[in-house]
Amino acid sequence: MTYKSMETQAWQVLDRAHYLHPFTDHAGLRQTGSRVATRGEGVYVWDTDGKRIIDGLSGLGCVNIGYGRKELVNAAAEQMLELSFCQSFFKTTHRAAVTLAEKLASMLPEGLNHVFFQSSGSEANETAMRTIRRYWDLAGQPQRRVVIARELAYHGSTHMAASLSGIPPMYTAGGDIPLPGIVHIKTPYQYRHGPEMNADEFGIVAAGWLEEKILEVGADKVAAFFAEPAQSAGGAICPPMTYWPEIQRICKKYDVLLVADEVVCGFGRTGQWFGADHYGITPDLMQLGKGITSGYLPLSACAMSDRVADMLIEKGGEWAHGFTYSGHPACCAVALENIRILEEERIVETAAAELVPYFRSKLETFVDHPLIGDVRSVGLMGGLEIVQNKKTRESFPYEAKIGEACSTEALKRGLAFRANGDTMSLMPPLVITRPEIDTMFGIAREALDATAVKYDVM
Ligand code: PXG
Repeated sequence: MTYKSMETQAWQVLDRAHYLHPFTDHAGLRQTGSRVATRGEGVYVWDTDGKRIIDGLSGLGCVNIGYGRKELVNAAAEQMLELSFCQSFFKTTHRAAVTLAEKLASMLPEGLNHVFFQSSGSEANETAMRTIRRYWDLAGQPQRRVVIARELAYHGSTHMAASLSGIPPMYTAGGDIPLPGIVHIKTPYQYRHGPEMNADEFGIVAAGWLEEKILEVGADKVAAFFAEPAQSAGGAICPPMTYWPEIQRICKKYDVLLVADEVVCGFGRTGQWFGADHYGITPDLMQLGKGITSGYLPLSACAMSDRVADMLIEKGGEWAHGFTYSGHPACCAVALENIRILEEERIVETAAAELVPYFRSKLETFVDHPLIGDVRSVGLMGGLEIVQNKKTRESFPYEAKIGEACSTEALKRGLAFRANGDTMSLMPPLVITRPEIDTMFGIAREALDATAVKYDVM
């Protein structure tokens, strides 16, 4: 049995009694108990047993500038002392939200000049969906109702966001979902859907699945294509560089709105500021979250192109949509300070030049590991897919829960190493150093080796 301090045990008792966690099997959790985190600094988090864990997940893909930056704390405190809350519903605005909206407009791809704020990625996607439907109503094409999303997508946990997601267990988690008007296509997951092709060729073929679906549904009925530039929760699925330009071409051809969920990709994850920059696309709508504040406070944004926003503004009248916390002053102030740090310390550019190639080369050393069938990455988002048989690509049975077992082995050794299905994901803070990358991959290898022994794969 692993060591647990009295303090850990006490917190675990209370945790079990009252706190329901997201995406958790609570009966299972009762057997093991939770890890009780206490503090974070840089790329490390500590727990009540005094254990230091290297955070290979940036929290949940959000802590891009690392833990413990006092500047963000001060920005929140100063804003709260000056103006702790401000609604934007009734002809009122405030400086932090306006400044942030203007800043984002200056950074985002061309034409995305308007932003709507909410608190979470799920809500940003709700706003995007309402916007899409509203746009086509106002454009005199109310029959354009169908939104095409992708398998293995993750867009959040509200009814609409879960419906957009391509993860079937979410549909039985409650509510009659997927909601009508959402269909899914295959994702550019080359290891599973086109390993015999070269990457460029596969990108075009995979984009073609969108065109096929548009024609099947009827081009005049399709409102939008809704997708993450690279899929994080689906298992680090990173499309070939030919995929997105071809998707953009198809969307233009059929006048289908292109919606990029950049909740994970935004703010440097791909090595560029936005996934759209990396893949060379100009979406009509773009959702941001997580890294916008590096996870210090909850904030998300739904950015809209002039084409879309002008329609809402000029033809729409009052738009009955919004949240109490739309443009919360402290969250906006923290986002501005986070962006200032990212810019002044050139964190995205430095990560791209100095860390991304190193991260990639370290990932590639796992190609020969007996458990690893596929290695994929973009920027500082990487995935190692565990398989039972490297030749046939056969996965382990679901019940074997091998990804989870590998996570547990990693955590024992001091690394947060998430299993997305059987793909082990790493997306460290963008401020990680090369020695810390070495530590991270050293533990990842030990965890995979231990898992191989446990599952008798040598
Ligand atoms: N879009 C994307 C692309 C996401 O990854 C959301 C929307 C929803 O955001 P909120 O703030 O409503 O949770 C997400 C969330 C994982 C993991 O394992 C990823 C998320 C959440 C939980 C786990 O990669 N992303």
